[in-house]
Amino acid sequence: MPPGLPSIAYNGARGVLSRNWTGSSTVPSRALYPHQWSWDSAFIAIGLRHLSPTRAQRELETLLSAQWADGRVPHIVFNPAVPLTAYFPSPDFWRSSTAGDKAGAPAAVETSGIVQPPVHALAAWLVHQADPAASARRGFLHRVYPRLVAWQRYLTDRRDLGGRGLASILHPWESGMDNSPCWDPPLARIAPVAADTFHRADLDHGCPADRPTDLDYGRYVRLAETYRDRGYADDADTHPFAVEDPALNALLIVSEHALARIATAVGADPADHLVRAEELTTSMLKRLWNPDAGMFLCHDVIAGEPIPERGVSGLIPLIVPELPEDVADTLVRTAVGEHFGLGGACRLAPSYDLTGASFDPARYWRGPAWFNINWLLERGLRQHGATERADALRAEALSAATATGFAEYVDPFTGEARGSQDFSWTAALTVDLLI
Ligand code: 9YW
Repeated sequence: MPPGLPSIAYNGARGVLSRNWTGSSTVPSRALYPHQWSWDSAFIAIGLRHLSPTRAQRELETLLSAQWADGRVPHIVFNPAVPLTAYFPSPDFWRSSTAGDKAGAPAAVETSGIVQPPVHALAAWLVHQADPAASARRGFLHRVYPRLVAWQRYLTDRRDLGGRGLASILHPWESGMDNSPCWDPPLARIAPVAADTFHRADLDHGCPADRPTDLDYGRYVRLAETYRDRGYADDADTHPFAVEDPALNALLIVSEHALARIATAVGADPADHLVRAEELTTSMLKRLWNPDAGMFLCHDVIAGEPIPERGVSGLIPLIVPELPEDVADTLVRTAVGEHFGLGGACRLAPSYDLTGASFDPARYWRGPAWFNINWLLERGLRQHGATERADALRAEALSAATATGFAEYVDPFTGEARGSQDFSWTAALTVDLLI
């Protein structure tokens, strides 16, 4: 690491996180994303804990206070002070407080009706560990534990749409990897709404060639509208799109392990969480592991078949502690091989297969490298004993984040900035990698 980088990185990241703090949570980016996002807040709290454990606790608790009665944690919590035109789809599209009333949407705050990957219990545990005494004084774990349990149970119970012991996403946005080529086959079955029926605010800020297409958006809107018009009900047979995503399920498992630790800390029984973590791990290995691909593949629940695309989501199970050794070794080989080029052609792991037909190093989740994903891979590599590779990835992530002004995502080969700058999770995870 170049001398001086740690303090430049630390001070820069701290500045981003303080500029993006609203008083009760952090926006992902001032320009592009002016509300609170679910998995962003979890990653942000993981970094914020080193700067202010209390602010990190607040970040998570603000998000959890918008939880629905059925346990779901919405992917966006809207700030009422922000004009409706600043982000699409806006609260008047989701209409959570009215359309979601049967599913228990809160009346006092507007949210989206879909979810994002469950990084929250892991984040809560890491936040607690940063300052256990301050956490205990505020009763942090006691307050968040029941909410986190309800959130995980929403995913394991209501979202087991395939009846295969795994959670499904019912919209590409739920993966957090919006336009990954993994969603192309199931999305091709969805009739898009006409492009002139909505206005994309993202194109006012982002470069259109880096963003999802209008056709993608037409399909995203159709899926979200259909879910909303069915009252956000999770009956297995009514979803036009249902996919088991390895990253979401891996995070579910890691969060179940974190819940076991939290349970012990609050004097509850951890046994149920450990059993569930083991069951989910067994199902993930049985249902999504693909030895020929050397990684996990997404599974299209409606078509009843694996999706033949290598998205980086299929490497994320490396963060699961109880993976068979041969599976972990194969994942590491795939990460450094021709498809992801980690430590070779690529400075950071790309979001999608370098050899895939849809690979594009500039377009959002179809090739660029993202910092949250690389943070998860760094953790997974370290956990499975690939220490040198983890150290190298950490150094690359720190230098790319700092050199790009904490870019939203980067070109995986060159590390050149793409998307917006001053991006909160890039800054937060930089702090976490430094400390
Ligand atoms: C959008 C906020 C979110 C992330 C997602 C990312 C993007 C929103 O931004 O989605 O409008 O495209 O794909 O993972 O949570 O940072």
